[in-house]
Amino acid sequence: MNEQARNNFFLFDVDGTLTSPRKYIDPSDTIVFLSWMVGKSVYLVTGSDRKKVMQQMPMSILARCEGVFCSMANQFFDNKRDCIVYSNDWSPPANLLNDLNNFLLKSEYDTKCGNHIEHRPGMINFSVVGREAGDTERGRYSDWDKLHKERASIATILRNKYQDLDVNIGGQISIDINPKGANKSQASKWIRENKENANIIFFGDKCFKGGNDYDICLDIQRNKDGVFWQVSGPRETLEILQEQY
Ligand code: M1P
Repeated sequence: MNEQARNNFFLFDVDGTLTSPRKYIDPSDTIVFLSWMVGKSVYLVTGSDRKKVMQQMPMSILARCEGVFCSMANQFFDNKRDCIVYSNDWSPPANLLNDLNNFLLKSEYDTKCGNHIEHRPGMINFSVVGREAGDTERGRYSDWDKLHKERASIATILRNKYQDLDVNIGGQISIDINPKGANKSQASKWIRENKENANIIFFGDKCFKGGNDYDICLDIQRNKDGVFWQVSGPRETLEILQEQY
């Protein structure tokens, strides 16, 4: 049988995979990544919205990416055509917002910095410490959460109550919530449907069940059209790229 050659499409989560959580990419990593990108088809797939991606990635990298899937792939920017390909809408139910506000009130964490429920295209992001938290507060909450498992327990309660929603721990301080299926697997599906003979290669730091990279990994596995790499951070991502691709 004449097997058609498969084309590699590289998909990268951002926070914890190419950068530290919510941080600008390390300048030396930028140089390594930029030279690796030459001749490759590269996409970013993040839980964050576009504004945050632009804060974390230099134009030099963004210009070499073919596209950016933001807000759990609920919004897709085609960089080559410089346009939004799709953007999903979702109005979270009032009882969900009510529950989130109650978690906020009842949380035993002592500092609340503001912007606790962030509305993004097709999803919301919930954080007890709040998106206004600076680096020190982020670190403090993250350490506290590791001990008290607050995010994990809120996520379990929400998953049981709202079976039509995906509730996933995204980065360091928050939880991503979206309608079931409206998760990062929308990115792998888009590649599959729009690119010929795609071999999808995904890198993420939260590929485990309950992490916000899990669904895209599952989708690649089920469709047997690629691989995923669970990484511990940017260093490991770049090492794998240089050794394997
Ligand atoms: O991209 C990963 C996550 O980055 C941020 O997480 P946190 O603020 O908790 O570190 C958020 O933008 C989150 O939505 C996103 O999944």
